[in-house]
Amino acid sequence: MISACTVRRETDQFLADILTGLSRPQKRLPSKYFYDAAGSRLFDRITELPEYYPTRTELAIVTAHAAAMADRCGPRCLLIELGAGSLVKVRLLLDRLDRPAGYVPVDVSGEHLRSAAAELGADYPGLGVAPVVADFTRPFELPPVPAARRVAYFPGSTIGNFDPSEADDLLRRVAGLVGPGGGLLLGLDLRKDPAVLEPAYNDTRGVTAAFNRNLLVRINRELGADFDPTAFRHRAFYNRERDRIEMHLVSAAEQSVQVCGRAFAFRAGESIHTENSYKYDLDDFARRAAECGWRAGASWTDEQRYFAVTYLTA
Ligand code: AVJ
Repeated sequence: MISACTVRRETDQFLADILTGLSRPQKRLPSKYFYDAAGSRLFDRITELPEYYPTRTELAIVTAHAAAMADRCGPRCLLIELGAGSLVKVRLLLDRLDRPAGYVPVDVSGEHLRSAAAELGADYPGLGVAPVVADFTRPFELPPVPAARRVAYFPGSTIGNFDPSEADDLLRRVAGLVGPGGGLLLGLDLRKDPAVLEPAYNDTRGVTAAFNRNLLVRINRELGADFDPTAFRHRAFYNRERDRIEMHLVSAAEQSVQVCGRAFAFRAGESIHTENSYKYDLDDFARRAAECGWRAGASWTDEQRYFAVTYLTA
């Protein structure tokens, strides 16, 4: 029998990341692996939870200010969406853009991306839709579409999942990708009372807990590991020193888990750190972005200042 550990290239990277993460003193699993088919469905359910304010707040901001955002993008822009998940928000923009040169959704999940892109293309017959299957955290090539300007669209505060130094690297790389005069339209979850933040990651229905545990289910299925997902408790809290929500999976008991022939020991109460979700101050962010090649343009927020969408120029 061919072991589940030695099959494909994508699996190799996944396996290497999981083994490295579980070997650290504070065990870690990269949050980008949450989004298999089941994880993406669970995330979609999270966005509809009453406690999870970011998605609906950002949607309201884009709905209210789509014309102003499109105006910043300018005529004949090529819109490049990083991590193209929900194609809802981008439609609001596409509806307002002046003769867009094209739309390039970038995502690792090839199958999902191609079907979503085909659907979108059918709704926007004149628009050139050119999906790129790539991990946008690594260098990738853009299709050679002539455009007056390239604008990256990075909604959802996904940037919040990157540690500050990784986020800076990404900002620098995106500045290079769009080139001088290019733009970045970015969603940022803002700092706020932990009494609002913490329930958003500890919903009463347990959807976020299922989303967190699904990472173990995925590792079992794709890497032949033997995690007992029910033996790990979901934990999410706001870390005030670091301005971030942290998600963990806490081992309920002392146990040992096998991943591809390697054993990992857990003490009772020991956690695997599965996600950071940084929360931003707009002025702090603008200062950091300036060091990464971006000038602040305009920002739009909701009345409660829970979330912001900001336009930057390279
Ligand atoms: C997709 C990164 C915006 O950090 O809020 C939701 C992911 N994790 N609930 C976030 C997530 C737990 C989400 N982002």
